[in-house]
Amino acid sequence: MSADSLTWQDLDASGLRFAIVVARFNGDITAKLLEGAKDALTRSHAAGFDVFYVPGAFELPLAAKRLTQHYDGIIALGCVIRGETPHFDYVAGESARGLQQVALDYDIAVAFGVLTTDTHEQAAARAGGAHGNKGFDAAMTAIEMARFGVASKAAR
Ligand code: INI
Repeated sequence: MSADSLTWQDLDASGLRFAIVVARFNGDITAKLLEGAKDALTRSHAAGFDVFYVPGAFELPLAAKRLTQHYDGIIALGCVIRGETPHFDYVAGESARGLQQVALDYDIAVAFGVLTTDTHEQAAARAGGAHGNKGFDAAMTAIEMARFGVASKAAR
């Protein structure tokens, strides 16, 4: 099994509502991630979803934090492509760190659908290309973890 071969069971997202937050930077790629995420939510019969946009991946955590009260899960989509400066590391690292912080601090499913690649070609391959669509995977992850939240509360 390759590193990017997550497989999905059919998931039931009925009764669950999601926010999708999309970074506009590298927008040709993030638009494809958004298509994948919408496909996953629709196929899984999500009760609804809303789409929000931010400038870049660095802004995803604050947007996610502001949406925590209104949704069962948040799907953060972005694409950070390595350049010639350390900027990549700051943007990608803080995006990942901030999104995980929101998940843990607010006890909500937050999926990290942010591609971090060396090239545009590698990103395209993961946004509806040869390596699947990581937006679809992120949405399925959000559904599974939102369901986990419901199950864990019922177990109390
Ligand atoms: N934002 C991205 O989403 N992807 C990138 O590749 C990127 N690069 O390469 O710079 C990027 N930068 C912008 C960043 O997310 C912020 O919007 C900006 O720093 C302002 O806070």
